[in-house]
Amino acid sequence: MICLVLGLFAGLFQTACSGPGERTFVAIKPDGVQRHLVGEIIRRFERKGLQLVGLKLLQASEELLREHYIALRDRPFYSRLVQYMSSGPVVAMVWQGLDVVKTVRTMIGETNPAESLPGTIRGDFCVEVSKNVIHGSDSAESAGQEISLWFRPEELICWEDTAEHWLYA
Ligand code: DAT
Ligand code: MG
Repeated sequence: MICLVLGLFAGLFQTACSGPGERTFVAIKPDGVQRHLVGEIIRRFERKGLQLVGLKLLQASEELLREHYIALRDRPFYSRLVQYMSSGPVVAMVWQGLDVVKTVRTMIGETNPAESLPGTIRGDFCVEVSKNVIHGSDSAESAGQEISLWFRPEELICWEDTAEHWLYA
């Protein structure tokens, strides 16, 4: 009974938990992890003022990755993409903030690193489209789908970000 009541309160708190803005899904790909870029990438999002609400290192299954990239299933590189993404651990994250989907995509750069400006993650750290270090959701809709594919609701932490007062009007 006590557990049920506590669970209900936790559930209420979870749904009431809504900081500013929206959420997006980000993954540091196996090449980013192998090249020790995890700290550098997280540092950029933190300094920007985005709020980290979910984070884990995992070896993603091919099944998960096939689903994650389902929209690209007819592209010739689909199998290679799934192989590469499952070739080592990835760091899966959820970030929150005002216009965070767009902001993160801007900070990541273009799909092709050669077209990514210096100062962006792909512009600074990679050269080939097939090893482009990082994934970020491309819309609020895909962010919602990807977050629920990669994270269980209880893995997303609702916490008061004291910097919020200095970031938002
Ligand atoms: P993005 O990751 O910028 O959202 P996307 O969704 O079009 O790009 O493609 C997903 C990933 O697939 C991309 O990060 C790298 C890979 N990819 C895209 N185009 C490719 C190509 N022409 N050759 C090889 N890999 C490609
Ligand atoms: Mg994409």
